[in-house]
Formats: sequence, C-alpha cells, structure tokens
Amino acid sequence: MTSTLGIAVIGTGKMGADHVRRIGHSVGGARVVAVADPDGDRVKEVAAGLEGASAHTDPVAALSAPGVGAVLIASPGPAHEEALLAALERELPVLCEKPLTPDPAAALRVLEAERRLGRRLVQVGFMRRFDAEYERLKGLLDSGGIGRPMFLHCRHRNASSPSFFTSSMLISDSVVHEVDAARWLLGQEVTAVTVLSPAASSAAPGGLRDPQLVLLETSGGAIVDVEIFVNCGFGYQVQVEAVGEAGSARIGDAGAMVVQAAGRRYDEVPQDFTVRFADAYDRQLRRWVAAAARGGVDGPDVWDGYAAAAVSEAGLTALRTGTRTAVELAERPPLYR
Ligand code: ISE
Repeated sequence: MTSTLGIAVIGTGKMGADHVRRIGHSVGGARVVAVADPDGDRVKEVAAGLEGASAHTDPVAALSAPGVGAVLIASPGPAHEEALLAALERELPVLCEKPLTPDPAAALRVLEAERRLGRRLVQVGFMRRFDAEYERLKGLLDSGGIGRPMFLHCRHRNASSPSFFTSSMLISDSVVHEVDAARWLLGQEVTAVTVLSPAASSAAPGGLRDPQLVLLETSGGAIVDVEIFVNCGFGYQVQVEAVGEAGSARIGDAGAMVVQAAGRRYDEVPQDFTVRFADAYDRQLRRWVAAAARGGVDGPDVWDGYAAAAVSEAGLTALRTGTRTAVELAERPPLYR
C-alpha cells in the first residue's frame, strides 16, 4: 500500500498557487493538507478549493497542522529563513523557491541548522536543472563533447517586470538562475562578478536599470556573460551557448509552437516562465515528492542556495560601485560535498 505525502504550502502568491495546482493535477502521491499566507482572505480562498486542507496566516502553525509530512515554501525571499528553520526543527523535507534567502548570512544560518541535523532536508527550487534542454547540455559538457568550456553566453529576457521590481532584483531574482545553472553546468564556483549597464531601455519603468550585462568569472577559468532584460516586450526567452575548446552547443531556441497564418510562418515565443519551464516545474516537483516520501530531497541543496546568495551579494556590490567584485565563500562542509 502506498501512502500519500501531506504537504504544507507556505505562500499562495503566483508560484505558491501554481505549485498547489501542480500538486493537485500533475503530481501523484501527494496532496496539500495545509496552506499559509499573511493574506487571510486569500489563504482561505485557496484552502476552500482543497479538500480537507487547513488555512493559516502563520507559516509555523501550518507546519504543525495534522498530516504534514513535507513543506513547500513559496513565500517572498525575506520570509524563507523563519519557515526553513521551523521545518528543520521538525525534520520535515522542504522544497524552497529561489532565492533560498536574500543574503548569504541568513543562508549560512540555515546551513548550520541542517548541518547540525547531519542530513540534507532542504532542496532549492532552481528548476532549470530539471529542464530537458539544460539536462542535455549538462550531459554534453560532462562527457567532454565540446572540450573544456571557456564561455557560457546567456540571455535571459522577460516580457515585462512586475511593479515591485528593482534594479537589484535583476540580479538577485533573475540572474540568480544563471548563477545556479552556471555553477551546475560547469561544476565550478563563481569567484567574481562585474555588472555593466547600457542606457536603460525606454520600456523600463522609471529608474530601473534594465537591461544589464552581468559577467561571472569561475574557479575553473571560464567566463559567463548574462544579458538580463526584464522588459524586452516580446516574451520570455532563456538561451545558453556554451563554447568549449572543441566545439559549441546552444539551447533555448526551440519555439513553443510554429504558426502559419495570414501568409506568414513564425515561432511563437512563450510569454512567461511558468509556460517555458512548465515541464521542468513538474519534474522538479515529482522528483522532490518521491524523495520527500522517503524522508530526503533530490536536487540543488542548501550549499547551492548559499553560493547563489553569495554571488548575488557580490553582484549587488558590483552594480552599485561599477567595479569587479570578488565573491566571498565560506568553506564547504562535508555534508555538501
Ligand atoms: C522570476 O522570479 C523567476 O524566477 C523567473 O524565472 C525569471 O525569469 C524572472 O526574471 C524572475 O523575476
């Protein structure tokens, strides 16, 4: 007999609501048993659509609700640390949306709590690692198919940015994906960051430094350049070209749909990350549910979340000062090697 994993979902905004829907429709073996959000009306509305789920305005209370065996954290980044520490105290497996925490000091406190437990219980939602195209590129690089990688040329474009987006968030909320992807694809740490920005696009809301060019240097001598443009207008686009000593490989060109109409033939560009990475989100959640049911996790860990936060912090200094900024990393504990 197989039992169903009871999940508490913390945060019912865009990502939280998407995960609740996913757990109900695309992922077997799990169900949402508790939801939490500071917005009392919203959380009651979400819980009302879920049979037997309790609604909470306090995230910690949701973790203690009957039947909770794992936690999905999708609240805003600054609220993550409290929920993560409470989940670790209860030894509950966690899937935490990126960023793990907004700053490396908070990530280190989470790392310390998990290290004390002596086993990995927290997975960070860097979903690109579960995308089929990214997996193929990782396989190619690992096999040595294009030789030692020297460059990753990355483009990350959003149709438009939400009203609350700041110039720093282009790095901490958006480029953080390329930071994790680059660390994972290359198997190297990022050692320094430089940020350049052209005259802002006229589509950028007042004062937003959009687009930016973020340069990452890595411990193995590779260079990663990221064009981040969050008000490009035409849709959602994420591309990577890896250039090695013996070849190059590019992902992210696949059109969502080829349309032929009114005498023209064209590729339709997805408008949003929940569309472009829909399969990756599904696979991430399925793999996490399967691992959580066994009491563990199966994906990027707290060290990955901490390293990304440390690179973000250096990136924010580079953006503010206009200078190349070294990344300061603590020593990697044996639990994460
Ligand atoms: C958003 O939070 C994401 O995670 C998306 O993948 C990214 O494209 C977007 O820029 C972020 O704001």
